[in-house]
Amino acid sequence: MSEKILIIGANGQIGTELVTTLRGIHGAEQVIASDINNPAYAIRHSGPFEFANVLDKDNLHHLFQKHQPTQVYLLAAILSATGEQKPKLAWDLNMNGLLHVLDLAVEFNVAKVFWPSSIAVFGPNSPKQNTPQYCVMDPNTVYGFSKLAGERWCEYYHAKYGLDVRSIRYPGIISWKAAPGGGTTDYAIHIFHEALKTGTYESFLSANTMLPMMYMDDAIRATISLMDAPAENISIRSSYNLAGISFTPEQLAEKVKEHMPEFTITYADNDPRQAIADSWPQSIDDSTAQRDWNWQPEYDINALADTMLKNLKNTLVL
Ligand code: AKB
Repeated sequence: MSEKILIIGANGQIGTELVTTLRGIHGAEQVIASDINNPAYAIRHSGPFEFANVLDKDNLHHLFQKHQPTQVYLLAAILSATGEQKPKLAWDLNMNGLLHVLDLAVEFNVAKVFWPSSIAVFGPNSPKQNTPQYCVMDPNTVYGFSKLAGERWCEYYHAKYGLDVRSIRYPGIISWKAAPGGGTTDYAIHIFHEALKTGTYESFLSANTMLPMMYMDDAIRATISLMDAPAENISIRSSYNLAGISFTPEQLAEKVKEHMPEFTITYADNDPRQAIADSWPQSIDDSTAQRDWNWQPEYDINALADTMLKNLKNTLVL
């Protein structure tokens, strides 16, 4: 059966790359990109696009009716740092957007739904090292507890309505094609842009703040592997822990210096994102993803830094 895939929130950092990859696999016409904003160039010119506001259920209903998707990826979200500035909007969008899509997926018999969760579901009392799949979870950001509540809803829709919903707790995702927006891990992208533009960077996180991260290609491969796995292999219907690489701003700066010896880094005091980072894990135990769908990351910190610098050098207007 040929798939019809609807991607909601297609203009974002992950959406942009997922649309391109899925169009490559299934054919451009089979992948409908949608977003509340005007489409990015790469999306507009490579296949169908629809405007969609996840908070407008009638608008979404129309989209589901028109395209009868077999798979839906819901990527529209407000991330951790922006969520602290707009807490009610973050809750509304992250929660009601998900509930609208879950309801419509049941109504229209969508075969599979993907929804991203995050390492932000963990909190100050979760174990920091090798954070397990199941442990104390006391997130203290609106983004974090909206994702944790969303995970509960996903598991509930699977148990109650048999909806085949799948999810990953993404670490910080590093990429060069589309800009990230409003995250706590975004320093690890800004550093490359600023290194190339100005030769220096002020990190909003302190030198020793270790966080779980992943290069975009690994994140896209993980997402598609999870979506392609046989349903009987999927033992987690809340969201899978997923690990790539853990590093600090200082360690990443050292990697930049290996390519650009004159690069310098400084560290801001009192940025509100520091408290968010301090409440999150430093490394993740993803043994269940390894067991259930053979997950293995490919990018280490060297490959990540090489790829970021090489590609940004060719695309940034300096
Ligand atoms: C953020 O920093 O908010 C995101 C995330 C880890 O979910 N990148």
